[in-house]
Amino acid sequence: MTIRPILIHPDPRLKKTCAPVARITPEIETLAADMLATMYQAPGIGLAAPQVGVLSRLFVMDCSKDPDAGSRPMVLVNPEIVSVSEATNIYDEGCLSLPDQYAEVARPAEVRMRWTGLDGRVHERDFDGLWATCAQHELDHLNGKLFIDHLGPMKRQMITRKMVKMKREMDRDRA
Ligand code: K2U
Ligand code: ZN
Repeated sequence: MTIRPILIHPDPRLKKTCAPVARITPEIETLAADMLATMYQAPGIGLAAPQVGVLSRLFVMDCSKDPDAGSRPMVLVNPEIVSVSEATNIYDEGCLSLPDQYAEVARPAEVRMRWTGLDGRVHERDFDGLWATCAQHELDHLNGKLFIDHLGPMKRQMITRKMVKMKREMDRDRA
């Protein structure tokens, strides 16, 4: 298990549409384990492969809030949305690739998703609440979309400018 570095916006790799996973290989299983370890350490409740620089269509999530309830890590390979609810939810979203930036994003409140599990079988399930928000946020990542792409141009530019400044300072500290 390896904690992998998380790419920070702006980064061209975060804007790419990721390629489908052809088959579940040992490398994919290792990547999924590394992504879960990286997500828990962040901490976060979701993480998409492009965020660790792998432009493949898979993400992990575990939105089980209550630690006593035990964690419920999920690995979704080649995920797709089958249907969404009319109703929407607004959530103050963040992103591990845009540290300390938050903004309200409206998304369908419920979403039915289909994906291939590490067991190689096709799964289908309805998500609601934070799981629905997270799954849609992660699927966006696989299509090169960030939560700021759901905002107006002014707010998106303001956040991007802040991230450019933060990256310059981080690079200076590292130099
Ligand atoms: O994809 C990511 O960067 C991880 C995201 C997932 C997420 C964003 C917005 C709403 C739900 C999930 C987060 O940074 S994980 C951090 C977090 C923790 C608790 C609640 C919301 C976000
Ligand atoms: Zn994100």
